Amino acid sequence: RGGYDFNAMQAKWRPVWEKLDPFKARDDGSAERRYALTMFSYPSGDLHMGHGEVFALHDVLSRFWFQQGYDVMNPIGWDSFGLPAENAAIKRNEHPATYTYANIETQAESIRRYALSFDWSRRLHTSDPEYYRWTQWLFLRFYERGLAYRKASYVNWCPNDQTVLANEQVVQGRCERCGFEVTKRELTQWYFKTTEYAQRLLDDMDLLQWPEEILLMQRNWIGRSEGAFTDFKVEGRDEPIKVFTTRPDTLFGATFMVVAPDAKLAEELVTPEQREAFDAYLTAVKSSTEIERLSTDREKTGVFLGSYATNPVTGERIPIWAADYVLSDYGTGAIMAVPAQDSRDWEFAEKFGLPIVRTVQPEEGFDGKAYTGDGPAINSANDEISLDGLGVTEAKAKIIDWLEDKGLGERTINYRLRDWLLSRQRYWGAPIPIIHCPVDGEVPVPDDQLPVELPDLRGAALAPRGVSPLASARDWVEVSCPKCGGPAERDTDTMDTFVDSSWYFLRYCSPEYTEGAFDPAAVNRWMPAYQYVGGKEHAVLHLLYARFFTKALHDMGMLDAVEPFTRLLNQGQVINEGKAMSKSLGNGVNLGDQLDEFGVDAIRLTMVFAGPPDDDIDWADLSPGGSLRFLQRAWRLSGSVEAPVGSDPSTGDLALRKLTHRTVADATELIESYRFNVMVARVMELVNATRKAIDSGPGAADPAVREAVETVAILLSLVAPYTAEDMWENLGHQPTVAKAGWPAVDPELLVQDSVTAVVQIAGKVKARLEVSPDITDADLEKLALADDAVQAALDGRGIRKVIARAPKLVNIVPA
Ligand code: ANZ
Repeated sequence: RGGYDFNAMQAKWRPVWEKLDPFKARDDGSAERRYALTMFSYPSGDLHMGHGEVFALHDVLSRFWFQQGYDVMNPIGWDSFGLPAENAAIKRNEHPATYTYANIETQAESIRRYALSFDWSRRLHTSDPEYYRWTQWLFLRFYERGLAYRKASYVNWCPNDQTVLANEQVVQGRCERCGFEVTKRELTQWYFKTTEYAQRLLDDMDLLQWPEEILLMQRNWIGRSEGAFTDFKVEGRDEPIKVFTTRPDTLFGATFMVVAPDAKLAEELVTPEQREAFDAYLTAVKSSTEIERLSTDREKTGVFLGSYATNPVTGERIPIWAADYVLSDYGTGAIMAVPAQDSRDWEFAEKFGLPIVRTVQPEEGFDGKAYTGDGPAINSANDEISLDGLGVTEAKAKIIDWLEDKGLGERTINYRLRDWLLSRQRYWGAPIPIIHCPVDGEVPVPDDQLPVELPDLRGAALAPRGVSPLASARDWVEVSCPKCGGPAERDTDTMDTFVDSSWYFLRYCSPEYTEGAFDPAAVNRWMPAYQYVGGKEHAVLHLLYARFFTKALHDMGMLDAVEPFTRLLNQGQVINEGKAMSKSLGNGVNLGDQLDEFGVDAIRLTMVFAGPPDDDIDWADLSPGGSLRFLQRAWRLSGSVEAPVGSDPSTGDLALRKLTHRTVADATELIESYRFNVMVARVMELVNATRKAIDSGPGAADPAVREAVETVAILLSLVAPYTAEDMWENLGHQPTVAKAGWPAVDPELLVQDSVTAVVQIAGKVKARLEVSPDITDADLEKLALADDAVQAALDGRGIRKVIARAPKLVNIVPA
């Protein structure tokens, strides 16, 4: 055989594996099942370095479980609807499917070359009509239960993509996709009722072994606040204004009210005298972003509405203002302003000359403005109730009881989480399967008419123009009503692509199923997925939506699991020269080029060995050349082994055997706890020791050498499958090493080497004991006194003193 040639190995083994198809889930009950899931990819271009990393890390886990004998399901698919394909299609004047499916094939080829342990038989693409048929079917199941509904409201609008965005897709006031500043528009849109699941999404976090950072982000996103609704009477109006407050204890300090300018309430409260000022203000507000509105360092703006309310505890007449720091879609869209205890209210009061009354005594030495800390209530008493002297917690409890008694308010819990806005005014997505009939209103498309396939539009017809491109396909839009048969129109919006990815992991369990979105029996065999691997950019998008879907489908009786993913690993980013790779910085590294230069195994190894998987990897600091040299060294071992296949290792060199077994035992734990880089380091150690054993130790014919090299091949198969397979062949085995089985550990070989301790009585050696090198003084003393020879030598004499010096010496002074 010649030298190590990664190109030859890649060419040789790929077809062999494709024929063997070793990674197909059996799903036959022959072994414990384990679902290993990695986030599927968007088909925008070929695989990049980030894919290289996430796939390499995920594959260590999946291949590890295969080796351990689990029935692993490790499926692959594409999240293939979405804007990139649509934008490319507009530019190239073609159909989005052309770009999408060409990229999928390119990526599929790269993934096969990258030698990942996927079960290709379960492959799916969310843009296939056979898939989105079921996305639509699920939408209808949500719709039937009132979990999907339509309403008019101000929504996030991306002026560049000309489509609405869910709150989760607005990042620091900008479109998550294109970075354009997001504005607000009033539109009628489809929503999923995620808010109905807010509390369960919080509670069930206890079931998840996820990074604390992600759980915290979800917790904050859901944003539970405990507080109270309180009613304020309005002069000249029957209906009171209800506010949500987390600080009902400060009610005596509420000196004015503020309503969101874009809420209906503002419109109702504005007096004719204030109309002009209000209209001008509203126009200005509509062009600002939510982030701007909430930002604390922005100068406060607002307008007096001309109306007055009454503070229910002080009886004071308080003015009602509209200001954009109050949001229309949180709480009730109206607040009681308590400037003395709330900074935003303070700034507002200061700017507009509104009264400020402290109702919490600030700490000694406090010289700030609003005081948000704890302290005794002051100025908080009337004829009926006094909070004075109470701390915040007690004051809250007391005032809420009182308000509830009087019918003026009630305890409540409020969540920051909003319902998920799911409709999009773009083409390349699943059409919403609803028909609008002038007689029957919203009518669901009957199940047997699914999928509602996309009309054939391409090029300029897809250009964003604010209404969905589907609206222009008139013969597609115009249908007869499924109920009355009269003329009706299809809904022309498509679903957010996050709907597609909220259930793909369920479809994988039974990709051919035709009776529904998934076979409940198959799903119950595999779900929840034991492991999910992917990026943390999905913390409050995909990962929250998938949890919501799972819970809703559970409630519909479609699956047993209440959570989709038990364990979550978020890989870091691959960066270069300390910065994210980008075209403008010119620091991009192309995965394909790296694979050509160093081979698949060396690149995979470099990714895995770079550090803890959740840390960012700086490619500039790494050495794929060094990885390649290590692989060559490991591979050469397989050509040196002289002990025959099946030779009994128990007669082999003990020191090498101990290292081999210790390495396997440690690797098992290291992989399960995601410390893959340490596992690789341990394999390197074993390779070096084996080389030494061959060259200057027991020699190539020792069966312990064979055992060590076979172990190296199996451990390396998780990271460097081509090299490992070639080693396995050199060692005289049939492919594939991927199913060789995880090496069994002999516990006796894990026992630490012992040292000899000497026991002296009155200065004379009476016994020698074999003890562990880490034995304690106390244990050594006990062992010495229990020893037969020592007892015999003492011959009934008492003991004056024992001096133990672990692990080497015990000195007994007899009485
Ligand atoms: C009076 C008060 C006094 C408040 C005080 C705070 C401190 P979280 O914790 O985020 O739930 N608020 C209520 N609805 C609002 C809206 N639509 N837009 C902007 N702010 C709103 O915040 C709840 C608090 O935020 C509520 O409690 C209310 O102000 C304000 F010393 O009421 B508070």
